[in-house]
Amino acid sequence: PKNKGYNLWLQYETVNNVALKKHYQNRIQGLMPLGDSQTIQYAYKELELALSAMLDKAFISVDNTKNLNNLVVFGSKSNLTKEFLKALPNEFHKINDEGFIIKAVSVKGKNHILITGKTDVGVLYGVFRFLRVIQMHRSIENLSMIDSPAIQVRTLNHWDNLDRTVERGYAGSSIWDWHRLPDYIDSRYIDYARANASVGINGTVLTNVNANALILTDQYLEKVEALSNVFRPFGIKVYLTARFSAPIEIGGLETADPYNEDVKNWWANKAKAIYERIPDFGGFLVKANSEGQPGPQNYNRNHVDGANMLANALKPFGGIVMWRAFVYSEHDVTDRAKQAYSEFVPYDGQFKDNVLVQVKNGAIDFQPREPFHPMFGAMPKTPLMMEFQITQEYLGFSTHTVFLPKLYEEVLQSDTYAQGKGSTVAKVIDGSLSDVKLTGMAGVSNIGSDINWTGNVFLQANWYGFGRLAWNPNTSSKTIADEWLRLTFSNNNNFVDALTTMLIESREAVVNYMTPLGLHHIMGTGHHYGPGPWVSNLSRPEWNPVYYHKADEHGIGFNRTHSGSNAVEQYEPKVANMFNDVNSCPGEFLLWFHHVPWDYKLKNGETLWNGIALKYQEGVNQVKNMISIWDKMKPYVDEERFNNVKMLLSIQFKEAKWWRDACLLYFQQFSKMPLPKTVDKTE
Ligand code: GCW
Repeated sequence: PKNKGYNLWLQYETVNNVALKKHYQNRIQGLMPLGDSQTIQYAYKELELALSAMLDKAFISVDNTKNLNNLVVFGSKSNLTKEFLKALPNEFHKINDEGFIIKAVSVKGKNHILITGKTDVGVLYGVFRFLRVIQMHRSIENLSMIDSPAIQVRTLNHWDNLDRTVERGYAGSSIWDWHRLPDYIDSRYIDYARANASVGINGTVLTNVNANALILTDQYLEKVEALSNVFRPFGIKVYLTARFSAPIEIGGLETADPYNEDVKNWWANKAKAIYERIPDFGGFLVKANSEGQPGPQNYNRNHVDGANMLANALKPFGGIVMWRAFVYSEHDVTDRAKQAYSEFVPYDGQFKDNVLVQVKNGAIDFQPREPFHPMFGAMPKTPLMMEFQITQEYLGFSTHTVFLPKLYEEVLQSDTYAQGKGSTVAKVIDGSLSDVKLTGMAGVSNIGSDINWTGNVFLQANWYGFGRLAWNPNTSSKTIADEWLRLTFSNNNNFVDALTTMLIESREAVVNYMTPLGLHHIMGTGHHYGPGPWVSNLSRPEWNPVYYHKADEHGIGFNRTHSGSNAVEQYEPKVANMFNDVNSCPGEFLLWFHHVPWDYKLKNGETLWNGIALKYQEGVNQVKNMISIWDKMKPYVDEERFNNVKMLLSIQFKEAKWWRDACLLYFQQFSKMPLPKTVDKTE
């Protein structure tokens, strides 16, 4: 399709610089695929599509080098001829099974570009990386790139229901057309796989964690099988969510107790049936005993009992269990932030080796800003998998432009101090900190049936950036913004520089106009869009915003210090002490950890009340600034995408003011203090 929104970061625009185009044309005379797997065929198709569009030239495919010069030769190690192997004396041991090598080589006196790896999927990743070099208008002289993913399981989590509604989805309906599967293969499935492979995403959990057991029946497994056949050549494994009570609901058993022999057998047989259809099935993602979902605790068993029972069923086939740590119960509500840690950390070391515990980035729930989850670093004997949210619940849905790689980076670079200074969350996740064998990162997808996939074209960057960070969790958000802008829109430096700044700032803007200084969870309840700090009437205390901000005439904020809920204690002493002391607690987490009087003096000399008000205003100003930057970008962007962003930014501006006015008006009844002059409620 020609729609630019649809084409994501795979635009393959013609190179307009004549000299540069000549350089590419000279260095690329033909394509030589090695091997004939479907993966290599797709790699070939991608090269042909991209190069002919970018270089304005048709490409010949050759099956040997003959006397030709300047071929792009691509295939896995086992398909390389001796000469090509000889050209890489020292490279293969530097990559893992999914890694790639891109190298300018000279063979029989001729120059070629070799793209290889240990597997065909590694080659495909290399092909996408090679194309990115050209998309970014970089030289392909003397290429030498070697790279491998640092994390093994790199998945999207679709919260997609079987009726095609999407929980927390803001970009249309589910792209999985269950009704017409397995026989109808929408070409969108292939483009979805291309996009994921291009950033190294290698797994997809097709279904909502609030699971429907029907997905595990033959009727649906046939459809899942069809999707897995589409995704396999792109290196993407399919996973499903497993509803813990499925043995009752679709298996006719009376219990789902993980200690019950019939239950164990039921899951073992179910696993076998799945693997007969899908030999490389990835495994199960499970939300248990959380927000009403069934789980082992219904039978007085614990998370280890539940996870290990499923792990045993999958083990013979090489599957894994991703067991979520997003749990909070109605029984202990003094501080919801403490619950996951206390339910999981005591079991460190007891999970089977094919279990990953999947932990959200923060202890509450995908807020605009949260301190890193205290479980990271606290379970050295258990593989912990990161769960980020790409879709924007609590973040203005797909209406507000927020560049999330900035948030991801902040979390990944946080120091847990678990093994002393430098024990970043990234090192927990990539397994290097305590030498765990299995590693993973999940992103809750923001993809739907909207023509541009994510509703707001800017939010494609969050999908892209998630993939890049899952490949290498130490990638900087600035690099990601720069790349994504060049691939998606334009290589013009004026454009790229201005918009990189805008994207990076967009994260702080949303924090400022929604939840500055450590405020959190004050969105309207249920939908989580728009302000709702006044809500206090929901049946469970921890569903009410007032539970989180605790504003009263004395001040505002959640006391999680030693004198309060003592949640700080779940962090390493170094971190705990920093958060515990109001003087050393970073300003952005002040009200996360402290209940502070309205006239408390902030580090910048302002009273707390003024400080809050000024932050809300700053957020509004930042959105205004985003609008003025975008308006200047008209010459670089096609009309459709330009207008998409422009209209959404103006809604965001209106709503940033709504947030500011609603929150300040509400909190002012407690502070009883006037607004600083620069808070401009007239604009
Ligand atoms: O953030 C909350 C959402 C729920 C979601 C839950 C979870 C899928 O409001 O919609 O359920 O988190 O992550 O399980």
